[in-house]
Amino acid sequence: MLKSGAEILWECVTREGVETVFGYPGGAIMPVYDAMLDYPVHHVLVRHEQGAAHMADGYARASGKVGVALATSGPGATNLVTGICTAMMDSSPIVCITGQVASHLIGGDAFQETDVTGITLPITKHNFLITRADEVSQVVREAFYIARSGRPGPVLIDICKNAQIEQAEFEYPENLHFPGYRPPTHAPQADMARAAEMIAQAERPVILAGHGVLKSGAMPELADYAVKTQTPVAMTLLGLGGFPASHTLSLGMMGMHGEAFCNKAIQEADLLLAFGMRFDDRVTGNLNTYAPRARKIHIEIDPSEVHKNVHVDVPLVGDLKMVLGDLLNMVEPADHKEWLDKIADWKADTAQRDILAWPCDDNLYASHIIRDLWQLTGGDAIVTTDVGQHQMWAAQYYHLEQPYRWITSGGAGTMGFGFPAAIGAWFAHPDRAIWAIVGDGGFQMTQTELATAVQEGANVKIAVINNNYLGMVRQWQEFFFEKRYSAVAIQGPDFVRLAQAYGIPSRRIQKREAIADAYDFAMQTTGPVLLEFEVEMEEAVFPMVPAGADLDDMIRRPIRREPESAATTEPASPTTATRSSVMSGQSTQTAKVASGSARAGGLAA
Ligand SMILES: Cc1ncc(C[n+]2csc(CCOP(=O)(O)OP(=O)(O)O)c2C)c(N)n1
Repeated sequence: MLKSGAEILWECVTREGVETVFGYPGGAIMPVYDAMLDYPVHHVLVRHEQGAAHMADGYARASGKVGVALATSGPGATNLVTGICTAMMDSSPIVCITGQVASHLIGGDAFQETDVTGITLPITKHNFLITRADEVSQVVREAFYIARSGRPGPVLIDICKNAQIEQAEFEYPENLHFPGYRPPTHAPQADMARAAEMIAQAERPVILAGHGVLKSGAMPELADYAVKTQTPVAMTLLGLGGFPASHTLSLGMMGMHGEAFCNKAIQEADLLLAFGMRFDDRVTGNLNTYAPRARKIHIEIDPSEVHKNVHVDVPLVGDLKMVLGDLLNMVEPADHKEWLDKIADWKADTAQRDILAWPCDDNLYASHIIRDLWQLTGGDAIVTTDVGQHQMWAAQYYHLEQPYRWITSGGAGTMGFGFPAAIGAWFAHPDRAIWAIVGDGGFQMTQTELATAVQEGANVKIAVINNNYLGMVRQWQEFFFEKRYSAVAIQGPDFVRLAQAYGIPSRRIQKREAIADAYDFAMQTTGPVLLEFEVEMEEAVFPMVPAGADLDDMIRRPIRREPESAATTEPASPTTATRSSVMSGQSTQTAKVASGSARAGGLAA
């Protein structure tokens, strides 16, 4: 049957089960948009293509399916780039379809011509340039397969305008043949036997559970393994939810802002079992001193991750769910009582250092806001975040018992991700509570999608954690640059009135006692709601491993707050921004020279 390339595209996309796509039209992709009208696809018109990529990503992470973003050539395509990079770093399966100028114009600097396959080469799992209509079906089929299989990731299809318009014989390619691409499944038996032997010898094992646990759906195998071998489980930022936070074997989050006792356990371990994680620098700290006494077993689907940052003793290359399932049958039960008791001792002072344990003062802290949200939603909401302090507080205080509820940009650390990702997640789960916890800086990068949320009636709640600072950078300047604040005081709009301008109900919260009522209001209201929390401006995220420091060399929160003397609460001096000075534009370049608890060294945030 003869069909246009654009029709073939939709024939194939809809056969992949796609019902919703996120995009923005333009000249080079008009035939695709025209053909779309004849297919059962809901198109979400974003306000900036970056939003489309993040929505597709949020949809993918919440649903486990492939998210789809559409854009025109040139600037449309380049606006997708940050979103593609974000998906790549976090192994999120999205397919981006971009229009391209007609094939005979390529290389001539035609209007809105950009070499988008060149630009996205290092930030896609694979990309394709289609110049003929008869290539479309095969490419689309392959693109979706590549995106979702093995270690998932973004795939880009750049389709020339003539290939969209011209006709070709349409036959759906039922079978795929990839001689050079075979995602691994089970690990070799000899390696498995070596791993089992090491496990039997270990006295102080720790599991490092990463995003791969959720990606391969290995949560039951992880839980069974941990319980059978009585091995404590530390999680990466993206691994949160892979193992219940309340489990006695849970060590919570590892790394730069992880639990101090968790990092200490890693440093003292004699065996690390890395399950679907990649030893990112934010979880290892100084590699020269990382887990010096531990042998290491690494279960990983992507062979290029093995020995990349950390040399391991036994790599088990395969699908985590399958490999762990196999390993479970090979290991003996253990109790590791002494080791677990030791960790419990290290854990003992954690509660005292927790801000939630401090005497109640009138100040509004993000920790309370997030803790209350966790309690109110029973920990069951889908929570998305931007990047910065609020992201770390959300990771610390929204305790996840279940997988697939935590959507955050880990690898790329993309500000502006949280809100569009929440809209995408809503399309995956319209019946679930969805909260975007965002910073006032990051939100201003993609707040333009408020209009999209309204147009779609997306039941997404937005909590803007407004400290009038680029908080995480401010914290680094406080700790590592002698509190010389450079370009971190940020003026925002009146977020409440901004929301109202879009027709979105909104509230400003300045006191702790108003939190519960505001949440009640948000949850009782259908559709998007914005809550602006005016929080303490100079609060820091604790604990913290300075970049490049040893993993257990953490800056801890003081045990008890002494309002008169605590460095983090010193009153605003004339050179420190206050909320009103920021809002009046007086202190956007201010430098604070008097040092608080500054420590030397450190790199950029
Ligand atoms: C697109 C992008 N630009 C810059 C950064 C560097 N960066 C990391 S955190 C941060 C501050 C974020 O401020 P805000 O959104 O207000 O959140 P807060 O840290 O105050 O919670 C910045 C600028 C980034 N991660 N992403």
